[in-house]
Amino acid sequence: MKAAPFDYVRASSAEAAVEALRGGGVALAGGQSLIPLLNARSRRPRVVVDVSRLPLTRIEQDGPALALGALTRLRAAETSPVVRRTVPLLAEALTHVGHVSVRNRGTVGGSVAHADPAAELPAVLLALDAVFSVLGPDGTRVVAARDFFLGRHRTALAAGELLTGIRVPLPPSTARHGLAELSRRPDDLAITAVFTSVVLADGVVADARIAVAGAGPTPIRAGAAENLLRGRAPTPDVLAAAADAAAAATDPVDDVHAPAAYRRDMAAVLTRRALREAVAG
Ligand SMILES: Cc1cc2nc3c(=O)[nH]c(=O)nc-3n(C[C@H](O)[C@H](O)[C@@H](O)COP(=O)(O)OP(=O)(O)OC[C@H]3O[C@@H](n4cnc5c(N)ncnc54)[C@H](O)[C@@H]3O)c2cc1C
Repeated sequence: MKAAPFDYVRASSAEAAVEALRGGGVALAGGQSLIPLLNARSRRPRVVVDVSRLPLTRIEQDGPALALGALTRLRAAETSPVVRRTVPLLAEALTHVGHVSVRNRGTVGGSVAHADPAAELPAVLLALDAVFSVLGPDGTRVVAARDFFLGRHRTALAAGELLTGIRVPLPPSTARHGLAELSRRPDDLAITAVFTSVVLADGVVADARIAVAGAGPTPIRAGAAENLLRGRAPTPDVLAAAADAAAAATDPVDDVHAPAAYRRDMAAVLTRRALREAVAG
């Protein structure tokens, strides 16, 4: 099947893209999710606005945050020395997104805007309290990751808005991370995946971040599990209790890839593994 007819516009600036998106246009970045959807005719936009050549590709430490332009290729972020040094959890998580050819084309903004609940990047950014810059007809606004993911492929982006940048607060240098992902093949979307960042001080957990992908309509931040860890020594019993609390926060459904109960069980197993990896340093 081929895409339904659409007009094609190549945007010369972010502002021109916003103008072109008014009235039913969709942004085309790396095309790794949009092109299959167009070809399957699941999406039939009137206008496709090609934003892929906009210079929104910065990868920089900007004060206490890592700043990524929305059009940064996934592979560029994954291999960036700046990302590896400042937010190693992000760099490692990106190695799990599809295969290299997908990451060579796909962009960080495209992955965030696509908002697949099983995707790695939205979950990591939720765990790390990232914020997103969004350009619309009335200017720029900033949306926190916790307010951005509203449902399966549904975000706080209004029609006609363009995601332009991502800021990730730098974890403290003492933070250690762990991730655990279950997928059928290494390059597949996760059935379930868990991303953790833990700070230990004097043998107890000073801070913990946990986010789960593939176990609800959006990535899920496991706040109760984080609270349970804070101030306690990371003994096997404490990690197991946190893992159970993370699984309890999930809201999976049965689908062709896995039953809901399996995903919930895996959320506990993977949280335990990811936390063990993080606290082992
Ligand atoms: C074989 C294969 C394997 C994959 N495996 C994985 C995987 O393991 N994990 C994973 O997370 N993903 C996976 N994906 C999906 C894909 O990699 C991501 O969704 C991502 O690359 C999309 O980014 P893109 O730049 O290609 O976005 P596009 O496909 O161009 O766009 C995706 C959506 O986001 C919107 N959009 C894009 N950029 C912006 C912007 N700046 N502002 C507003 N809206 C925007 C588009 O309008 C569209 O709705 C896989 C894809 C393929 C083809």
